Amino acid sequence: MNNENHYDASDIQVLEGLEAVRKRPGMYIGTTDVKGLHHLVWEIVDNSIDESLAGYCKNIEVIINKDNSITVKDDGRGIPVEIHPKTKKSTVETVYTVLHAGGKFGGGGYKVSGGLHGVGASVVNALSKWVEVTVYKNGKIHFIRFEDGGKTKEPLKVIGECDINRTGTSVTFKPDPDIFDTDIYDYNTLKVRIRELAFLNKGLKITLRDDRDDEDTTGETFIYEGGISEYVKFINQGKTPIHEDIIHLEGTQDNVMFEVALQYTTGYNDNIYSFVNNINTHDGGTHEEGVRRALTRVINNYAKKANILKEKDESLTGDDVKEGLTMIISCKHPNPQFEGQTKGRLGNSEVRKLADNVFSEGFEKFLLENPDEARSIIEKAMLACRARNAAKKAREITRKSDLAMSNFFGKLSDCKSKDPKVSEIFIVEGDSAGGSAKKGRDSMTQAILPLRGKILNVEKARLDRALGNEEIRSIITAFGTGIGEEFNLDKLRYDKIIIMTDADVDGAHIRVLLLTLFYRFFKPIVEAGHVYAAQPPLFRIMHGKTRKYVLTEEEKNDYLQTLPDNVRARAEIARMKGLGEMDAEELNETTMDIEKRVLRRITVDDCVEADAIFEKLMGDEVEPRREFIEENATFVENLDI
Ligand code: 1YM
Repeated sequence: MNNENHYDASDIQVLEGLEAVRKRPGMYIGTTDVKGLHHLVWEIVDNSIDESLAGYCKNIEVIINKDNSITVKDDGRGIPVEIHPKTKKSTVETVYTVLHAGGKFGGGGYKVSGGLHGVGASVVNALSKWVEVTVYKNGKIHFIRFEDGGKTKEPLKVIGECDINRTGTSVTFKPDPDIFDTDIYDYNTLKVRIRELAFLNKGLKITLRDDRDDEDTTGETFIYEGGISEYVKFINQGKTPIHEDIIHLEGTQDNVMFEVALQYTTGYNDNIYSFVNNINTHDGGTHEEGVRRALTRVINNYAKKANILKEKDESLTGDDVKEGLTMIISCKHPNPQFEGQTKGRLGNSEVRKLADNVFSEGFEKFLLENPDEARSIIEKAMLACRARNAAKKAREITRKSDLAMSNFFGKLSDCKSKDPKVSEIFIVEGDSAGGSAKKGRDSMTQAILPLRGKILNVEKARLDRALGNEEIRSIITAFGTGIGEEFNLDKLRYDKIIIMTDADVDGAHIRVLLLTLFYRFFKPIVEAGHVYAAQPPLFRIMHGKTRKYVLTEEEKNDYLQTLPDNVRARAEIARMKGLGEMDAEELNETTMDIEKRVLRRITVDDCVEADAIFEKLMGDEVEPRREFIEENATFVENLDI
């Protein structure tokens, strides 16, 4: 609103702009669920990160306030406060009320962090109940408040003085509960991304504090002088590296900054993550292609020259040389082109060459200067190559024996429906539980696969060995997708894969083994949300003719509270020891019936995090694993997956 307190044409334009955001929030922040709620934080933090990339800001603070509002502070230059020539309002107000403001007003340095190219601030404002912006600049404290989806409460005013050297911006916003499904921030979600941003922007200090419960007020601070090298080190915690030093290479051309950090470990899996302007490019792109191409070429050339790879040996493939590799690729680009359906792929073709050049030069130098490490890396890739060929043979044998189907068909009780959309498979531990499940199922849509022997721990095995394990072979055959090079998600024969194990330590162990198998060899199935954990009840409460099953101790107590005293006194409470104890009817009623059961979907939200946990659970060190499993008999919740 202008000073005479009535609307003019530009005010109306502003209100229409912000109203458009409120009408279609999805267009601006993707969703209005918990993800969208967190997106608001990243829009504001991105402005601070931009300021840091421009070289003016060293510290960022993020605070979750008691009322689930969020405060973001930085020590950058402070958003400009002078009257903007076009809008005749302060630049702060303009940035927070005019859609697409940032890019146009910024001038000079380019924005390289993620976000919506400067539209972020006004989008957050449009979707908030209220927003307060404080700018420290020129020895003065400037303040402005917006309410109800971005309406200026009062123009920017000076509310006090500060040290002449103090500069920065502080923004507090309260998401509008009319827009979002939930208004509760998740500390861990914020922490994981803030830590990642700190890794990706070396030397930048970011603090996260949760003021919702009074106890801890210092929060956690993330600052990594080593940048992405420290990210690699973080991921490789608990793994055994093949070479001690993390390789860190970087180069810049035409304002495009490219860097990569890597370290090989003795493990069989790779952890390769790439970013452009701090955004995860989960479908790779030209920066990743350049590195992969260079990696394969340099290793083969060196291996042949050093006569480790002999004339008769076949060349190593991209898959062979990435075994055990942990690698972070980060590119900062003034004009990134994101491609693909989810815009998760970098398209700029000039980056391929830059990545290839920087990587091949630096990595070749490393190999030449460290011949012992070079040999270890190459010998490992050669073993991977051999295992790949062995797996190919093993798969052919599996296919042939599948045709015979002798032992497999004795095992799987398939459902009658051949429609993957309605079919589900229960993977059950032990024959006795398998028997009850078989009797209790709806045979039209529910298949049962009982596991008899132990599943191999695939964290410690390559694909060729995994294929030697009978239980794993049954699972592959049942899924229908194939595995390794020939995996095809479209061939999955079931919509839901339900792990049904006891609620005890052994059950938890089998569940972890299965999840590890899925995570390592069937990741797309997990990512597509097909994997679930069944939740068998922990207690049965009987009184009169009523039978009530509950999942937790807490639910049991809550339920007992609802009963009249005399009924409660006579109620029979049984702790359910295992699936095998339930008869078919009971198992159906409590755990399998589509109408009554409670399933927990297993997702891989954050592969880095999940991998670290899998590592702890399934890695070489026995003690942390034992402890973890014992502490987490109902581990699915604690795994955060
Ligand atoms: C807690 C959120 O927004 N910091 C911030 C934003 C800006 C600047 C500094 C800034 C940028 C420029 C010049 C420039 C913004 N300025 C604008 C605009 N933190 C937070 N810190 N001076 C200060 O880009 O040239 C948009 S964001 F457009 F006004 F310049």
